[in-house]
Amino acid sequence: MDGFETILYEKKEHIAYVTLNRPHALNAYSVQMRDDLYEVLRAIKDDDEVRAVIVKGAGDKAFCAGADLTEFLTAPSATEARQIRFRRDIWKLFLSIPQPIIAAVHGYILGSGMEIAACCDIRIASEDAVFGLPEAGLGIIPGAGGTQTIPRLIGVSRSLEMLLTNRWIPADEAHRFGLVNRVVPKGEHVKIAEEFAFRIASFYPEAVRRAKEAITKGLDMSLQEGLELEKRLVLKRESSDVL
Ligand code: CO8
Repeated sequence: MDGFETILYEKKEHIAYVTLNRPHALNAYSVQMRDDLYEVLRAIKDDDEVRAVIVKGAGDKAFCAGADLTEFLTAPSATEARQIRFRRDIWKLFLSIPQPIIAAVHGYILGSGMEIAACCDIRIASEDAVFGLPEAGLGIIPGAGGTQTIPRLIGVSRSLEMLLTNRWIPADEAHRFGLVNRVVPKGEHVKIAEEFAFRIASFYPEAVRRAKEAITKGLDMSLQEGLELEKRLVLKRESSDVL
């Protein structure tokens, strides 16, 4: 699967690699990137050979410097923009991927870039990583799920501080906030993400998927509902053993 304008896609030994590939524009998230990402994520979702996914950015300077500002307000009409967003709900798709997704991030991780990272399950940051949410300063709010996913990772007041003051935080602070799982020496983020991915891929794939489902879906439920979900997922395992 190849031929995308803004994304590189590669599959090796049960690991899918998705590279945001517009280094000349710091991998800014464009309409074309949304379309390419949508196709890639749909393919990954249906591909049982893929056991873990790594999302990374091309070039030295950025994972993703946010939405492509040159496209801002260029949709033919607000209605059309809304319809396209509805047809291609990329963030819902991102969060519905059953396989674990690891974001390997470096350099600038801003706006939509931070939101893409927040849609992933594990984040490995190079020590040069800088995270920020410039939206409010641009007169908008995050629209890629960030108002919901980011507080779930770092809490309400830290999210509000980042969004309302547009203070950018370095990798070590992101680690203290719980935004990233690991900070690694500059340039080693993809290598360490691969170590995580290979370990995950060595485990029983169905167990991995169910563990992800139990934790990610359960968090949006009451404790009681979450325990019911866990029970259903345990029983699913037992019944597939019997069959
Ligand atoms: N969109 C388009 N192009 C970009 C973007 C971007 N977000 N960020 C950087 N670029 C381009 C620059 O224009 C420049 O291009 P060129 O070489 O052709 O002039 C190239 O990337 C390199 O960038 P800089 O020369 O600016 O690099 P610096 O190291 O000097 O600065 C910064 C790096 C600080 C990251 C700076 O580029 C910057 O501030 N970028 C903008 C960050 C930003 O505000 N992003 C938007 C966040 S908001 C968001 O994502 C939510 C959605 C917004 C809705 C928009 C709907 C489409």
